Amino acid sequence: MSLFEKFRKILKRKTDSTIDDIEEFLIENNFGIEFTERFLEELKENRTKDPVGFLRRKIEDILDSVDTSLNLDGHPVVFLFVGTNGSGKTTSIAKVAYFFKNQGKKVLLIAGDTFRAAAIEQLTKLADKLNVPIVKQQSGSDPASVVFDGLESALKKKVDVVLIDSAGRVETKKNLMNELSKLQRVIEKKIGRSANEVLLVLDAYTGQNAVEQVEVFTQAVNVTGIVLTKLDGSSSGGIIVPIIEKYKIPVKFIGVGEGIGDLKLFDKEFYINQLM
Ligand SMILES: Nc1nc2c(ncn2[C@@H]2O[C@H](COP(=O)(O)OP(=O)(O)OP(=O)(O)O)[C@@H](O)[C@H]2O)c(=O)[nH]1
Ligand SMILES: [Mg+2]
Repeated sequence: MSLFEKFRKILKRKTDSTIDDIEEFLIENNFGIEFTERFLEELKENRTKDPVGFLRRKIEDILDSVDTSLNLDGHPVVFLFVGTNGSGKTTSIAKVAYFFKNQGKKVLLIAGDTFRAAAIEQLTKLADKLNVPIVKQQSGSDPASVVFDGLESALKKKVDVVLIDSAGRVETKKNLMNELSKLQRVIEKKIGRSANEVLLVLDAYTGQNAVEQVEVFTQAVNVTGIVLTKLDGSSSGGIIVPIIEKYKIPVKFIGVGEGIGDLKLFDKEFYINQLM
């Protein structure tokens, strides 16, 4: 074998192992089989000498295809938080309340998760800690009625930002979805337009199940953004790349810890660096 041939062989081996590494990286980071296979196909066609750079650009293109800025038009600004139980809705609401409070805004919380008494208590404690008003009713009451009251109070008090918690779990998935679409309708009726943001809270640890969650929640409500929580630690947020590509829903916030200040507006560079 000539030296040249040997070199070529090594180079080829090197490229193959780079591709294997990329494949492993994508699967381990929850990009999903479908995305991974298609990416490797594109990589082969593209014949780039820099597969890692190619991947980075591909991810950037997908992230750039949606608008991550918050919709703050109108008064009051209303955010509805939805998501499966334990994903981090209530914690994220407190963080977002803190975020707006720091900007000098008047914030009000609505305890729309009436399914569990503990959920109302948790939000009440957070509201007290933040010194922001909360509108709540007894557990078991109709969430739509709590939201109605809450918005009425917000309009009266000229609150700037209203953050609405919702249940992650109800007797059946169908009931939950009906409840959420009803909340959306109550908001529309009360403020004469849709909520500024309907934020689907996804736990970065969820992995492939997150796709199923997006599928279910987008059928019930008009999800305008994702809050990706638990991006601290060993979790991987790779899952949102195929989700953004398929559903065109931007990530608006990321959660990076349990503390009240551990929330960031989505930042492409930060996210990619965290990922890679
Ligand atoms: N490390 C970390 N933990 C988080 C983050 N966001 C939320 N958590 C934790 O996740 C757990 C669940 O959070 P909750 O906010 O109660 O979740 P939820 O969606 O309201 O849950 P339900 O009310 O049961 O539907 C809590 O222990 C939070 O402290 C995050 O960004 N990083
Ligand atoms: Mg909760």
